[in-house]
Formats: sequence, C-alpha cells, structure tokens
Amino acid sequence: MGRLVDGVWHTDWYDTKSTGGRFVRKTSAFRNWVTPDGAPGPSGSGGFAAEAGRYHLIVSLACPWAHRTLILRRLKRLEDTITVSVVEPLMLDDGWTFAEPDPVTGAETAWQVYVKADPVYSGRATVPILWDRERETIVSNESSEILRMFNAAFDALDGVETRLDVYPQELREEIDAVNARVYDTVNNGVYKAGFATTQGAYEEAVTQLFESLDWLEDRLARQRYLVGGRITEADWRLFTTLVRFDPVYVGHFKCNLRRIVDYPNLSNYLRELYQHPGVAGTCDFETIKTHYYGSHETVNPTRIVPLGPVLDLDAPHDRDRLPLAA
Ligand SMILES: N[C@@H](CCC(=O)N[C@@H](CS)C(=O)NCC(=O)O)C(=O)O
Repeated sequence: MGRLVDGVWHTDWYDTKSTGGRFVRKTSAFRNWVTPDGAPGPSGSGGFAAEAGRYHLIVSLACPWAHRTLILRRLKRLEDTITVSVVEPLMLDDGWTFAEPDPVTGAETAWQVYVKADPVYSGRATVPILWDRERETIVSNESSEILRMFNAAFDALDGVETRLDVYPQELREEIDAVNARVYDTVNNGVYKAGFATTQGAYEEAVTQLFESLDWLEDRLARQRYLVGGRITEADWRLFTTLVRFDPVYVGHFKCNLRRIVDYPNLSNYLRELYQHPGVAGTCDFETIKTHYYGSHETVNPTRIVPLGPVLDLDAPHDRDRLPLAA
C-alpha cells in the first residue's frame, strides 16, 4: 500500500488521523471518456475514439470496483476489443504488482502505469485503469465511468453485444438515485467500516451499511431487480460488493450484524446475478480472500485467511416469482 507524490512512490497506509478515524475515499484523477467518435464525453478532453484493440484494462480480481468493469466487458462481448491484464492478489509495499511486466505498458507495478501517464502524478495507484495504447496514457481510473463507456461507446464495432443497455435513458434518474445510496453506504460503506480507526467511525459506517441492506432487502421483496424488472448497472454495482460480503466483509471488515445469507431476498438475488451467463467466471474467491486478509496488515496482522464460509451460489434461487419488465 502506498501512494505517488510528484511521481515518486511512497509506502504508507491511509491517513485517518485528520478525519477523526474515518476512511475518506479520494476522487479519481483521470476522467477522460472513450466515445464513438472521440468527442470529449461528460468530462475530460476528448480524442479517445472507440476502436478495437486500442484500449487495455488493468484490473485486480479482488477489487469490487474493477470487478464491475470486468462484468460489463464480458456481458457486452468486448473481450476481443479490449485487452486485460490482471495484477497479483496481494497489494503490499509496492501496491499492485504484475507477475510479469504488463505486455502493453511494460510496467511492473500499477504505480508505474500512473507515472507513464503523468510523470508528476500525485495520488493513489488504484485499479481499474483504462489505458490507451495509441496515446500511451490513462483514459480513466474511475470504474463507474468505465462502466458507462463499456455500455455504450463500442456499440458500432463488430462483435460487440449492442442489444444490452444497462443504463437506459428512461431509467437513468432512478438508477442514479439508487447508485448514490448504494455507493456511499454499501460499496464504500464496507471500506469505511473496515478501515475506520475509531469505534465511533466504525459504528457510524456499519449502522448506515445495515440500514441500506435492510432497505435493499425490502425493495427486492417487491421487485426482481433494483430498478424494476430488468437488470441495470445498479445491480452489477451492488453485486460486486454482495458477492464479497460473506467471504470477506463480515469477518475482515467487521460488517457482522447480519450476513447476506440471512437476508432471503438479497441472498436469492445474489445467486441469480451470480448465475447470470458469464458472471461466475469473473468471480475468483481465492484471490478475493487472499487479497483482503493478506494485504491489510493493520486490520489482520497475522495475514491468516479463514477457511470459511462455505458458499452455495450455484444453488437454485426463487427470483422467478417476480415479474420481468415487458
Ligand atoms: N473510485 C475508484 C476506486 C478504485 C479503488 O479504490 N481501487 C482499490 C482496490 S479495491 C485500489 O486500487 N486501492 C489501492 C490504493 O488505494 O492504494 C473506482 O471506482 O474506480
């Protein structure tokens, strides 16, 4: 774990002293967009046109933020269009590292990719990273925006699944509203709980997290997916946290008021999404557990990885009882 200051790597853990023991996530720095014609998109400077073979995605299979982009890449059939490199499970003093130098950027660590893009970069070297071979720079390191690019920018290219739209115009307002609560209290909520360094900060995060899980449980009692009768990006954004919840967040991050298996609707919903064609293949529980229990020395100094829990994500689900959108 570390960060770059003016392009120089420093090894240090998150600073929670100035924030009353709270973990405060920094906003992502590279905010350009791949668009069909290279127009700038909602933020950034433009010049990144959708082309097959031009872009490269760097992920960790442990990371819930990177996992969303990997799911969309699979569901949109972008595997022949966008290449992928996967970093090693553990994130230690050098941050994320590659087993072999990354064939596209030549980097041995994620921070070297950031320095290639910006020699005086200051900030954390997070994944996912969307890299442009042509301009040799980072297009984006913000997963929520990479998700939107994968959803729409490459649709004119051969082989891409163009019928799938996980952010349809008519549902955007509701998707954004669900995302906002899920991001703050669930996706990021588990990190706020796990990285808190005061009792108060931990309790605040866990209380809000379970209030939101209860709210989601109730919502999913009445409708098949988070925004009605069809799967949207809101579901995939929640999924990557839910699938890590019982294996990691309950124990390692102390999010243990309830488990996902204790929620009838959330657990059936999780199984349905896990069994969605192509999705199970993006989930690597060994990497997930090794990463969290092995990388966060302040949270788990012995780095012992628990054997359980025994998961049954392939078991049947009951979500067929709720209607799909017409
Ligand atoms: N807002 C970013 C967050 C990405 C992120 O925090 N990734 C974690 C892994 S789960 C990471 O790379 N952390 C390294 C660090 O903080 O130094 C996104 O959604 O893309």
